[in-house]
Amino acid sequence: GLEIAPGCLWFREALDRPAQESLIADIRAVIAAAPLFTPRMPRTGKPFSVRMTNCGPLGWVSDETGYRYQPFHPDTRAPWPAMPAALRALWAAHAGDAPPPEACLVNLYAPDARMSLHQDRDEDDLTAPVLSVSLGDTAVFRIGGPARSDPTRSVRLSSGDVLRLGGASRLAFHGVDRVIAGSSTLIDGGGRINLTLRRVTVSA
Ligand code: MD3
Ligand code: FE
Repeated sequence: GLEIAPGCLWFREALDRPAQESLIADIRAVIAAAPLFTPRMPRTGKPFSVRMTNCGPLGWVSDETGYRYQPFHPDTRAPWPAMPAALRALWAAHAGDAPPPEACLVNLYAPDARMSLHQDRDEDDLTAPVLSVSLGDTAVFRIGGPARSDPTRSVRLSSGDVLRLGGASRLAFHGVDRVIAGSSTLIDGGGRINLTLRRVTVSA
């Protein structure tokens, strides 16, 4: 992988087209069991432009009361569907000796969706890496450092790319400036799906 920020490794085309198609089928099944929801900002309730769901024992949710991980869907209250075997295998291949992933957040970007610069710090275990898998349309992704004012660098994440966020990059500010419509044929109707695999709790 190419190190694009300290501790952030970029594996371009880590997944070939058949592997991407197979993952999309897995994610369709996850969405059928756990419908996409629209997260809202704490306090203000302003909706995100990205829709989300999760698989695995825990899922990330956000509403007026705050950000958190919980074991059930915020609307249906059903437990999250199991993590597909292909995602557990991806973690085993890229996450080193970290304990197994507990959450896979599925982010669906319509052509006009964005994600503003933020840090991920809702996990109790901040030592394990985060793995990100990009599927569908290319994203203009931005990553900086652990302070909001740190300089940022922009990279285009294409379908099949995997990012490993470990070390100093685990607390780096990052976001998605935009999605490039029409840049991939993987997803019918266009759009982008990003999967983030995470350890949430501290293992014994
Ligand atoms: C850097 N997702 O879900 S993936 C998120 O493309 C999130 O949907 C973006 O930021 C997306 O929180 C970016 C790359 C990524 C994921 C997790 C990170 C970068 C990260 C965690 C820490 C630092
Ligand atoms: Fe993030």
